[in-house]
Amino acid sequence: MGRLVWLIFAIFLAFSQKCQGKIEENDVNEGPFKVYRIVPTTGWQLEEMIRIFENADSEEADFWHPPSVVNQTVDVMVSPKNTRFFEKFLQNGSFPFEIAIKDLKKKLIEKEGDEKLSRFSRSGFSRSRRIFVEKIMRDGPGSGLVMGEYYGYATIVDWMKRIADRMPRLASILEIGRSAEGRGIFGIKLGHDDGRKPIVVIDAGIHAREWASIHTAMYFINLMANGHDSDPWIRSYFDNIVLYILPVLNPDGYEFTRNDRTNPRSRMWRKSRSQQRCAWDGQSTKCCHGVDLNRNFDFRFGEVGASRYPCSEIYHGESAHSEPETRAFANFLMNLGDRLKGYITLHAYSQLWIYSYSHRKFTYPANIEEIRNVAARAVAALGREFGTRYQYGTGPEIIYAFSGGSTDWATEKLRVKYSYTLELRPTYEEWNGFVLDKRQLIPTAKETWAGVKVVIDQIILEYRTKIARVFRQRVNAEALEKAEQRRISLKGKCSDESQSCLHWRSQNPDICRTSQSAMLRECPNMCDLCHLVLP
Ligand code: 0X9
Ligand code: ZN
Repeated sequence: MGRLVWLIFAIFLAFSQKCQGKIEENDVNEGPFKVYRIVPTTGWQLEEMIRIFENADSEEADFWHPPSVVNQTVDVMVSPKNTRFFEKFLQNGSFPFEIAIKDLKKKLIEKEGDEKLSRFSRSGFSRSRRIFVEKIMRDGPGSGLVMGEYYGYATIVDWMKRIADRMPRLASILEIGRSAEGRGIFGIKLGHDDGRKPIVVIDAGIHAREWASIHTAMYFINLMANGHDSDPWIRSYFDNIVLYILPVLNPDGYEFTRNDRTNPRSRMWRKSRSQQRCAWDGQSTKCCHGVDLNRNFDFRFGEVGASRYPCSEIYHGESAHSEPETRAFANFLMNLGDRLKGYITLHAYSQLWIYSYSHRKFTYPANIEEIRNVAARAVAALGREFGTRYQYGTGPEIIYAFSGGSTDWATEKLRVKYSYTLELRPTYEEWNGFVLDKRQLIPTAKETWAGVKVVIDQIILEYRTKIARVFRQRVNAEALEKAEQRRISLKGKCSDESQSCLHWRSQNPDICRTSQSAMLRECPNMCDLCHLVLP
């Protein structure tokens, strides 16, 4: 017996050493992932960068800030195998550049903790915090998840279900479809729906690595769920609008980034995880997973800032709405009809409030003045929270052009008036904005809510103004109708004061209209004004 135990232990030891050896072999031999900051200073350098951006395999060069205009910095994460080649390329082309991050994996470990630590420690929980979080998750209050943390997809969905269960008249869960790997894409509906109120949709996590956007959407849900009884403003939202929040539009991608979160290959994943597509890259046939879902919408599909190469991080997919996530979301929005007045999609990062259109400079939807005005007010309100500065404008005016994005599609195809893409904290200049420090999560969400409130309030105001106008019109129409009926019923029921009525009219056929007050006194019968003189 004792021998058997030893044998099993020896086999286990040999196996685990082998595994460890393999991990370390990869880690050590592979060398570090690096992030380069490059400034294309000439038209030629810019074109070269764009060429690489549109054709690069995201495994090899992953653009965190794509090239757009001359003198604007470009941030690229380059895989270990390619760093030497890439540096050579930069030197040969005389590109000004610096190495912003020398070893990304090391940086991720510093931020996230070591992979080998326990699940809770890895997610940043201390023991006391873990006990506290577990208690909150079990007993409530309110919605039951502590904000300021990152959570897995299953936890997020369970949490939304619990909220919906707790407030059955005010909230319900919805599943708009399934992802490529078969995960349900869930959201929550908040508000009393009378079938007429305006609808606002907020989504996040269409890009897998943009975790702060997911947290921000969760924070909004949390505010709504917990604020219903205590905050009159929130309660007015339940009364005046219907708000849908879908915190993770790309659940496969999100889970992929969470699985091995100190490995740049997974943590920095952007696309969905759809099945591999293969293409010839000029040297060999390469096959890659995933589509950039924010290039897959039916708005000028594939025209600019998107790639037909499946290994590119901005691969647009086979055709517009070819992806199950995009299709589910597009159908969901289409079914909301013209009640859908606001659509906000949360991304990270660069601190931008973007409105349509993205494909070409100076191309705007109708109502651009109102759209821009609301963006300006939203950015100002956001800034008042903690002094965070946002830029606002169309994509090509303030960052870069691209087509196939969700907000442009909603603007053009669904005529959603207030349709915005938000790039949350940190600033463009930050070196690794996708890994936002947890201490920044709540302030980020808080200030974003201040901006989003401006949009919601404007939509409510417009709806109420419209209702008031319709109401006034209805009241006026009813009054007119009544007066008309009275006129008809009293026609010929009074007599004229003067004998000259007919004579006057023969002199001036228009006299009933032009001298109305005199005619009211002298000739009410002839002028069909009995309803005004009779009691
Ligand atoms: O490129 C995107 O899809 C978004 N940026 S992100 O860094 N989150 O990937 C939206 C870009 C903003 N809009 C325009 N450039 N028009
Ligand atoms: Zn994004």
